[in-house]
Amino acid sequence: MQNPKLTAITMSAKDTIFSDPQGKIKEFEFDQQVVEVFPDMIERSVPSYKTIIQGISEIAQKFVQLDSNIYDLGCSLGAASFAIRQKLQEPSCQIIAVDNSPAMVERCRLIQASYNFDMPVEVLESDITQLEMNNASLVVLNFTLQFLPVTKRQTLLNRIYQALNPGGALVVSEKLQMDQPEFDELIISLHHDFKKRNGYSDMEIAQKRAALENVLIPDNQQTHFERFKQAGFAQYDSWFQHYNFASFLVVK
Ligand code: GEK
Repeated sequence: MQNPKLTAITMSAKDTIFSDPQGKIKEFEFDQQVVEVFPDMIERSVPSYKTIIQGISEIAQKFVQLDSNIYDLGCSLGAASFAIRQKLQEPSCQIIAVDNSPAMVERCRLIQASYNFDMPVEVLESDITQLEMNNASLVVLNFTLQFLPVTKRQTLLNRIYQALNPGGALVVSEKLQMDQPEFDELIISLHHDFKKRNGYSDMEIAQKRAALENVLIPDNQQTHFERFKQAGFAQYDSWFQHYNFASFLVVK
């Protein structure tokens, strides 16, 4: 049976943040207004979001090692961490969910408290570029790397590589830029059609795109693969893609 306290906390208001015309569009921020609508926003904006979360929990079962740490970097409301915790029988593993948005962390802690796990998920407010990590068997970057300044991405991947134990894995999900400009536009239009089917208007889509323009900087697949290689990872490939949203499995 669903826990009523948990259902109340995770019930999302409908995302209408960009539904009225905005004169000057301000940069997108993960603030309280976004927290209130986040589950609805991500579900209606990221194709196959729930499938990716479930896939991450399945990948976790293959890679998690006894007495190790699992890091969920840019955890938002902890969807990946909680999905892993629910599937993972191994109590000796610590799951550490990290975000630098105080509003996200506060709500994530509330959700965590209402789960009653034997082994709670630790929720930290921290900038992931400054985070100390060690003894990791799994690290998750589910649609987070794209929000870091481009110049900080390689350093973070290098540090994740150092923190992972041999045989450990990193999951990186990202919005991708396609190599050929015309093809990129085609895939973007398929994504916009997906958002329209999910109830967003053309104006909402355009205003959100403008708000994200300098905040979410997508890379192409080759750039991701070159970074994984430079960090030292032995194996990497995509395990999932829906339009321009892909998820990579990267193994040490
Ligand atoms: C999910 N992974 O539901 N340090 C810590 N957190 C950061 C940083 C940083 N430097 N930069 C951005 N974030 C989640 C979804 S959302 C993706 C991730 C989206 C955080 C930011 O506060 C936000 O919560 C998250 O990364 C990105 O599986 O909304 O498209």
